[in-house]
Amino acid sequence: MRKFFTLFLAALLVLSAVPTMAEEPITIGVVYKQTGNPFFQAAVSGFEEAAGELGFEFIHNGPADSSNEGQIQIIEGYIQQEVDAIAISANDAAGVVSVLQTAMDAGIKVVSWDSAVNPEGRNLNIDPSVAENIGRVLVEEIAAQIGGEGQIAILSAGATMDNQNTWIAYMQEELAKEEYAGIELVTIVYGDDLTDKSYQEMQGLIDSYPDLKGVVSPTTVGIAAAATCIQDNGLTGQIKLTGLGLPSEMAEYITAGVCEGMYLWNPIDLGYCAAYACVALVDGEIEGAIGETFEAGRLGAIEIRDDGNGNPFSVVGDPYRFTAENIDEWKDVY
Ligand code: RAM
Repeated sequence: MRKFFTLFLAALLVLSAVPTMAEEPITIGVVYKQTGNPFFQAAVSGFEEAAGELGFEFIHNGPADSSNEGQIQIIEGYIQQEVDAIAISANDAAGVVSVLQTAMDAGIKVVSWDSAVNPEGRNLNIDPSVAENIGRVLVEEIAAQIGGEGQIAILSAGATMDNQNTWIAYMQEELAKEEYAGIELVTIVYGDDLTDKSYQEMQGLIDSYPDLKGVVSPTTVGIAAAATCIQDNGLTGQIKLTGLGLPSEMAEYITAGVCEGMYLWNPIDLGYCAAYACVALVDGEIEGAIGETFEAGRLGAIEIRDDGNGNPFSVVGDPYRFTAENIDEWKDVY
């Protein structure tokens, strides 16, 4: 009887061990535009938060030089490591399609977030905010700052980055309206989301356009570099500045009056939401089809919508305006 009992216990132990062995945690490979950008560090903390709630593992990396080639190499590494999902903010919307198709053929789910991959290279795209709104508020902001008249320029990130390109297209649409007839967009320059290059491009604008009244930089790297450059040139208040900035990087320039107002959404929430989307896809809760919904923890249910061209995408939140009045509340958050 005792022997039987021991055998019974042993069998129970083996049986209870089986599901634990079968349940390997999901692994997500996160790719961002570049290392050293606090925007992506904040997004990674969103992945961390979601990992604590869902129990997945993740690795994260980006090229130091914001290159497409660098991202391809990282993705190839993730395919070899047999990750379950890849979550990417792309430097080149078309440039990573082929390698991501290889990933999807190997059964890996692909979510683009922040900066989209072309539809044929991903299962789902997560936008931080409605792109059209971003374009509109940035034009409204610069128009108000320069008093509705004069030359403006755009200091963007990389020329192949889908998020900035989409926002700029909407800005141009907005600028074409009658109410902005007094504003001339003189040029768009690209700092590639590298601080030094962005600073040089801003210096180039100052040197080439002596009548420049304002700059819109829809990138956290660009706006911070532009602010430093404007201040270094002693042009605070003469060249107005707005765009998308991180409160932690821009607080001193907002307080100093270099930038009277700028926008951003919560990058932590963006990473958090992308993580939940990856897990929902890997678990088979969603396929990434229009009309589906996934639960994203403290953000609640997120809908998968039509981007207007029949491609599925989701939106996380609204752009928030930062000024001297509220920047102190946010500068230690992200
Ligand atoms: C930079 C990156 C990122 C963008 C933000 C606003 O950090 O270009 O992709 O979303 O700015």
